[in-house]
Amino acid sequence: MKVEEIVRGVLRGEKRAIARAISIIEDGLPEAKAILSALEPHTGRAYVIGITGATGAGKSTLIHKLIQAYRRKGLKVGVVAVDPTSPFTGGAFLGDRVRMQDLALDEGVFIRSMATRGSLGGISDATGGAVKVLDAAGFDIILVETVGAGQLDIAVAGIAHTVVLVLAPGLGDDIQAIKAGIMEIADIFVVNMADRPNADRMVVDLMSVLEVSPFNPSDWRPPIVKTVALTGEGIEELVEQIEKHRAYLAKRGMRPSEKKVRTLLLEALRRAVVSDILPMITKSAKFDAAVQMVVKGQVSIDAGAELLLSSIKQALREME
Ligand SMILES: Nc1nc2c(ncn2[C@@H]2O[C@H](COP(=O)(O)OP(=O)(O)O)[C@@H](O)[C@H]2O)c(=O)[nH]1
Ligand SMILES: [Mg+2]
Repeated sequence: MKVEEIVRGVLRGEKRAIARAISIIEDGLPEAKAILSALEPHTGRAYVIGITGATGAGKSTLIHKLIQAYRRKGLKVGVVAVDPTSPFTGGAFLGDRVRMQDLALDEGVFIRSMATRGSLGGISDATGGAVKVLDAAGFDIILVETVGAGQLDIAVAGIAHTVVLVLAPGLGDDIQAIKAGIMEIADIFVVNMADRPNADRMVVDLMSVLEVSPFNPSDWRPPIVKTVALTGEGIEELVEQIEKHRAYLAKRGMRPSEKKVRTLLLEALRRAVVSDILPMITKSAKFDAAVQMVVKGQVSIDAGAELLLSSIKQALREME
């Protein structure tokens, strides 16, 4: 298929063209750029919902129920599931496939799993690209499933209008262990597996954490929704809360909250420091000198790091 043919097919909502376009983007083929820029003018209509949380929290099951709920409203639903394990080895991937097969026959539903590639930038770029394709193809709702591993789950806030963090009791992810940053980007908290013991305990813990977190009265206050994804219990309330968040965003011209942008910027900066700044430091003569001082027992590791840090701070002050 030629680029024009793919673009035309995507705009008509043809599944084969959509799948082809996403593969080209995922594989980073040269045509990807042309396809995305041709589709760009047709994007911006879809509402994008990020569903994140640890493996096994019930994200895919919840998405299955959300698809059905949105289909009942007559909306077309696209799903991009980002799985950090390779599609060939990840058992969850196959499980999701089978469970979602019935939905795949529906013309108003498109489901795509994407394996994550080595680099973080690559993941979010390809995911963002897939979302753009589905948006241009006319899907009203796009659900993006990301696993709460690494910083992937935070990056989803950059492409989703509403981020839903799915928690479940008994997964070992008690509230205290939730990584900083994720709490800041979640617009809605779901405590799934409410049929299990300790779900109420989890809700109470979550409430107390949210209560003490800094809050600006004009900000959105993230609600907590209890669900049993297996039976669909709580799904209507979740859809309602997503609608409420959408209305809140619409009222502020779809601008993301400052809190979210701060978190995303900090995360992008953290990645840039690790990929760009740290290599510069480790290649410097000062780093070698610090290594020698520690080797000779002249300073401790912490003191060596402190020496390097003061040189960096000095260089930054000179920049001002
Ligand atoms: N008891 C119970 N099990 C659930 C619920 N939601 C999902 N599960 C099960 O938990 C397992 C993991 O669900 P899955 O949707 O694949 O989780 P994901 O890894 O977050 O996508 C599956 O066996 C589901 O059937 C729930 O509300 N209650
Ligand atoms: Mg899943």
